[in-house]
Order: sequence, then C-alpha cells, then structure tokens
Amino acid sequence: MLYPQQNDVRNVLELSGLWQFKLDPSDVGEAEAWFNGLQDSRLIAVPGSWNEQFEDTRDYLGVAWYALETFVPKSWQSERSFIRVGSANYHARVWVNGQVVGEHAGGHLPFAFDISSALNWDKPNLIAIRVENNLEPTRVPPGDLKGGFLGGFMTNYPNTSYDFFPYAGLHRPVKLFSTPKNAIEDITVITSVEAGGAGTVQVQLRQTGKVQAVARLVGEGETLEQAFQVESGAASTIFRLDKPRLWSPKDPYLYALEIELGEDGKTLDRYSLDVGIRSVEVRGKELLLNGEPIFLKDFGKHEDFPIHGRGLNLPVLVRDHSLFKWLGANSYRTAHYPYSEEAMQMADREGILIIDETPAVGIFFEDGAENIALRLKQCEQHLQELVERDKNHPSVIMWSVANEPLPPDLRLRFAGAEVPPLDPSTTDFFRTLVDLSRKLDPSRPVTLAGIHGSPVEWFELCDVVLVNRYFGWYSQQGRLDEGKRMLEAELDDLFGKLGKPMIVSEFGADTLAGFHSNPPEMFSEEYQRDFIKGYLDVADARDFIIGMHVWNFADFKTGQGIMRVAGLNHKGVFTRDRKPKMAAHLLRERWQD
Ligand code: BDP
Repeated sequence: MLYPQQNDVRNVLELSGLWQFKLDPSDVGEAEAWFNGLQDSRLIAVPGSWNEQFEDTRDYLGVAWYALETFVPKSWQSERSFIRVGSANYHARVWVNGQVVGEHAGGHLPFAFDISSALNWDKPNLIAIRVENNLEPTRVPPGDLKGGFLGGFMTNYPNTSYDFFPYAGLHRPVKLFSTPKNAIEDITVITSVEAGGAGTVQVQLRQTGKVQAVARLVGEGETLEQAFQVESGAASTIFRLDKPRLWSPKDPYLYALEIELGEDGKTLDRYSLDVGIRSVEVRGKELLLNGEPIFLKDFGKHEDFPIHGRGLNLPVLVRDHSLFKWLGANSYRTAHYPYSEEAMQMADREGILIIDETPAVGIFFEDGAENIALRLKQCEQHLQELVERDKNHPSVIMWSVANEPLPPDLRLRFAGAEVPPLDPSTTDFFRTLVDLSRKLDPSRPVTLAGIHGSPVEWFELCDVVLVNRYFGWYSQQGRLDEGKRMLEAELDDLFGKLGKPMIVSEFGADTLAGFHSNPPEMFSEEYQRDFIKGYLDVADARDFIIGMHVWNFADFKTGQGIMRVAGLNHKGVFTRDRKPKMAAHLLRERWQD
C-alpha cells in the first residue's frame, strides 16, 4: 500500500475538487445504473464529510453516490493504472466507465484497484463511487446498539458505540496513479540502533520478477549505495552506519532512501521514502527511544473540524503541529482510528511520537459468538491494513489494537463491585489481535487503551498499559482531591499487578471556554486546569508512568445526547477552532521544560 508518488516513471492524478453527489436513501442506485452517470445531482467537496456540507445530510448515514469525469494521460496506456481512495467511511464500491472495479469495507484506511483495462484513452472516464455508512452492531466500530452504549450508560443520536460523530463520505483524496508494468510492489524499512550508537537500515522489497535493484541512502552529506538482485518476488539489503544521525523528537532527522529497479541499464521503477533511524523498546518499566527513556506528553486527538467533518484538512493539520510546538508536546494517539497518511508524514518531519490506533473502538461481547467473530475478522483486517500503510513511519512507535473495549459486567466493574470470572474468550479476542500485530511487525510494542474497570487479563497481553481515567469527572464529581487519590490508588494497584510501563492515555474534563469560577467548579476553565494539573502531579511522582495524554486536544463533534452540550465533547484544551483554554497555558508551562 505504497503512497502514490510522482517521479520520472510513476504518475499521480489527484482528483480532489468538486464532485457530483446524490443521496440514495432507497438504495436504488445500483439497480438503476447510477454508475453510468448521476441525474439531478449537486456538487460536493472531496475530500470532506458530507454531513455538514448541506442542511439535509447532517444525520444521514445511508447510501450516497459520488461521480466525476476525468481524462487520463495517454502515456499511461503502456503502464498499470490504479484508482486509490485514501478513506471512504464506511463501505465503498467503485466503478470506472460502468465497470465495477472493487469494493472496500472500513473507514480511515486506503484501498486501491487496478483499473488499467477499464480506462478510455481518447475520451473522459466516468468514475462513480457508492459510499454507505449505516451503523450496524456487527461492524467495527459498532453502531445501532440496543440500549445505548457503554452498557447502557449513554444513549446518543446517531446511535454509535463511541463518543464521536460518525461522519460519512470520501474523507481523503481520491487519486489515480500509474506505475511501470514491472513495479516495486512494497517496501519495508526496519531500523535499529546499537548500544554504541551504530545503526542499521534494513530494506525489504517485494516485486514479482527477476530484476536488478539499487538502494541509495542519502543523508548527512553522504550517499550510501547497495546493489542487489530481486528474485522470486522478494529481496532485501542492509545498510550499516557507524554514526548515524538518529531520529528523535528533538532532532527528527530523515534520510532519503531511493530504490531503483533496472534491467540492461534501463530504469524500470523508482520509489523514494523518508527514513528515520531509531529504535523503540520496552524494557522493565521504561519505554526507550534509541536506548534512552522517553516520556510521552500530549493528547488523544480527533480528525474533526467544522464543515470539513473528518475530511482531510491540511491547514488544520499544520496548525495542530504548530500548537504542539507551542506547547512543547511530543506525542499523540490517533484516537480512535487511523489518521491520514499526510498526518503521519507530518509527524515524521516534526518528531511527533504516534500511538497508532485501529478503528476498533467500542468493541463489546454481548451479542453471541457469531457476531463477535464477525467483528474480530474486521479488526484483523483493519490491523493488517494499518500496519501495511504505516510500518515505514519513524513517528509510529506503538500499535494500539483497540480503544475501550467494553467488558461484560461493565456496570459492576465501574462501581468496583465483585464480578463473575471473566469469560476467557474475551481475552482470546485481544490475544489474537496482539499476536497478529507482533507477527506483522515485531519491531513495535503493542497496546490497547482500557476503560475504567478493564480486566487486568487484557492488559497482561500488552507491552505498555494504557488507561483512560476520569476520577474527578465521571466519578468524584466536583472533588478533585478525592479523584486524585482514587487515581493514585488505582495506578499503584495496577502497576503492582502488571509491572509494566503505563500511560494515562485519557484524562480530562468538559470545559466551556469563557466560563470561570473560583473555587473551581465543573465545566469551568479553572476546574479543567486543576484537574489536569492534579493528574500530571500524580504521574510525576511515579517512575512507571511513561506518558500522559490529555483528553482531548480540541473540542470535537459527537452525536446528540444529554451528556454532550451543543453536540460537542468539550474536553478540548483548545476550542474546536483551536483557541487555547486556561489548561493550554498550564500545559505549556509544564511541557516546555
Ligand atoms: C472515553 C472514550 C472517549 C470519550 C471520552 C469522554 O475513549 O472516546 O470521548 O471517554 O467521555 O471513554 O470524553
């Protein structure tokens, strides 16, 4: 799943812009052959969620059609041509000139189909995409749960199993791209750093055929070159550097790796990648980056902005990174789904450490083995696609296979009451995912973020323990000191049981910007500031806490419900349009050192 690239042998045609758009609430489009052209359509921006672009689409999650006509350069005729969608939420089926070329389920991850034989070369090509985002209990993430989510704790509209708006549509760019017939299919780069500071860059190549390959690693004024032979579909080579300039948040130095395939002195294909040489390791109660302990300070985020919804929004991406700098932050978790590839590229450049999360949020176990197995299959697919997409980013330091899976007996667990023994098949669910993650990528630690009351058995599977905690908000309301004591007791207890490094991966308080109170009261800026300060103090006094991720970076849209004033989660340290609340200044003081 290489990111499309423009160079002398590869081409990219980006199709971002205004597309034809039409809702299909009765789902007749396929039978009526809308893939041959949309009648009575309107214009919509791609990328972007459809929900906030019109009055009648805000809560619409059913079928909708997109269409666009484009010429494709004739020079691509001798190449292979693909269509690639960066993210369609949730299910997409794609036609080119009336011919179905593929379909994909699951938002937030790219998919590409070979369209070489479907293209016209002397007239425009009609691309049609049917997108549908129905909420269903058997999907990941699940929706339309009977009795609301969190085991009935909350109900919201639309009825999701999670606390963010289920935005729908083509969320990331649609691109056509060409590759040479004899192209590089995939590249995997694995770096390591030895105790004395020497490093290696291992390059694995997938390509069908027998060709000559050259890998060049350019950096620090030097070019290293290795020639090697590709046979039976795969090959690899390794660079050893005595004194590499290591990648880290303080110095996110990137080498340029170029792979060239050739035959009889002719270039067959070429692909370039940024490479950050770094190592990640969990040892005892520490997380080591390049052999040195590192502390993660930042947020859980969302891809969310007014009108764009979850659509790729590059100015916001840039602004968020500039705010990270302003704060002195160094890390975030892609809560609760994979973020754009551009976000990962930005993090590589800016030295941000990413906990990369799959879309497995709100997983539950109450509707029978068959449905649970269906969800597991999707979780495996998403994890596989995520690792394939993001494995070469130095910024990605950990995989998170789920956020807040809901254990059976959640209400009892929440209350800290006695619970019946845990059904071991729930642990097997996550063991399958953690094992798969380690198999796909042995070089990165694995985790999952646990809700209050999460079974210890699930954390035992992980390399690092992530806990989302809200003492002083959802419990001990208005009593920050009591909340802090609960947090201390629970963290110490969990560390005593698990002995693993821990991150408080969510903690925060809903805060209405401009609402003040002294003494601090819930929803005031002072309460949020003191809540966050208390949690940071607890962490500072514990060497097994290796990161604090405030929930959330910015206010974000949710479904409607009594818990969410104005359809927003207000736990942002910034407002939705990135204005700082008092807590942002506190974090800046704490994190700038
Ligand atoms: C946690 C969830 C997160 C919510 C947050 C909250 O992981 O998605 O937005 O709580 O309630 O349970 O604000």
